[in-house]
Amino acid sequence: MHANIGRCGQGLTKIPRFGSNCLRSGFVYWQSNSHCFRRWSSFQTPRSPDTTRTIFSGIQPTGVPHLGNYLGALREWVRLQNDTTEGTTLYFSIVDLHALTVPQESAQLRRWRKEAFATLLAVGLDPSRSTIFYQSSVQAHAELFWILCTVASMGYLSRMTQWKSKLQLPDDTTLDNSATRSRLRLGLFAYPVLQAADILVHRATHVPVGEDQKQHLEFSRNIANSFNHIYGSVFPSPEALISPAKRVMSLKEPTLKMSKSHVDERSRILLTDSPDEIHKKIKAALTDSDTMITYDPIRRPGVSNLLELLGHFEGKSCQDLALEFQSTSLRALKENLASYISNHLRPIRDKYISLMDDKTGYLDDVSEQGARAARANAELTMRQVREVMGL
Ligand code: AQP
Repeated sequence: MHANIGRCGQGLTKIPRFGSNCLRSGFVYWQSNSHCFRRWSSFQTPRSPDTTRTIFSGIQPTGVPHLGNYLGALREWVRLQNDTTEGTTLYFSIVDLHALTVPQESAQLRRWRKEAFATLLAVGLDPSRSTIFYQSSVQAHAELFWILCTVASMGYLSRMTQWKSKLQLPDDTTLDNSATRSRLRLGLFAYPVLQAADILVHRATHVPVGEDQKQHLEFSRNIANSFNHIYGSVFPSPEALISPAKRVMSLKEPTLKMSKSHVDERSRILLTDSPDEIHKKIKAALTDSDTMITYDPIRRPGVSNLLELLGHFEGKSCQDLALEFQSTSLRALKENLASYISNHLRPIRDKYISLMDDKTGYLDDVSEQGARAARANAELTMRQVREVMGL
């Protein structure tokens, strides 16, 4: 099923409820810029055409985005935006409430929010085509989070891996241990419920993410189904769009994913790094003692990660690249990769710098415009949710 937002008369947007069949009656919602109208319809809203899609995704402002965020998510967001057809709406959010699930220093969080916003524009998101907003500016995300908490299963949440990895606990950790329970904060444990609320409040049908988020997407589908089962069909079942760059690995510990919060800054390439910094980080990337270039992610994760990175820029397979570089050296591979990355990131970095230096309030204006549009869309969902729940 798909979000069904169709133009229906000048300045009005029709938002029918999701129905599993075509024969039920229900409220039909109509939205103008300032009002939302409702009427009872005895006709079931038709199933939306397959071309109608609502895309939602988010990024945490926990540091300047890195190459993993870019290849695993941001580059796909831009591609989806630029390839978008009529009937597709796009929402991209700086999910600042999620960032609070680990301790944050307020001045730093303020700076990271702005940096993340500037990065989204710098990589090519266009506010005239995509709605870009801070999650905390749209209170409906928090309201729906609470409502979904009333249907979320503790058992399911306890099996999720994110709270364990953030607390550096093994994946088989359970809540039986009292030391674990006392370290675990409710917000971190409930992170997937807030993520489900982010997606469902915009009635998203497709969610472009890196592979690390697949488990959370499954949870969102599960919670949407549970809610629909109890209260009737309100939410579509969101589908993950996993980027071809499933998991970009750390340059220093290539068995771990590249991450904003890894202690070693040389483990990641920031989208704002200078060519000099990029060359230094790639040069220092951990490989093994074998000087031959072969692609073997299990036994040779370091060199394989470099080949994968080059493959994402050159559009070639890792096996082909390994053959191409077989008669050269690791140094040549690293230099080639560093040049590709710095050439690709140069315009992004330039735009980022000019956005961060801007004194006209442009970023604030864009974020306010995005928040207004996101609030209006989320409110339509919340009216249906409150209605079916008797609130
Ligand atoms: N290494 C990665 N490879 C591919 N995709 C990645 N993503 C993150 N790291 C990689 C994707 O980037 C999007 C935004 O992620 P996020 O910032 O919301 O959360 P995260 O996955 O927790 O990212 P980090 O960098 O690891 O942040 P910290 O260190 O703060 O936890 C998501 O779609 C994610 O899949």
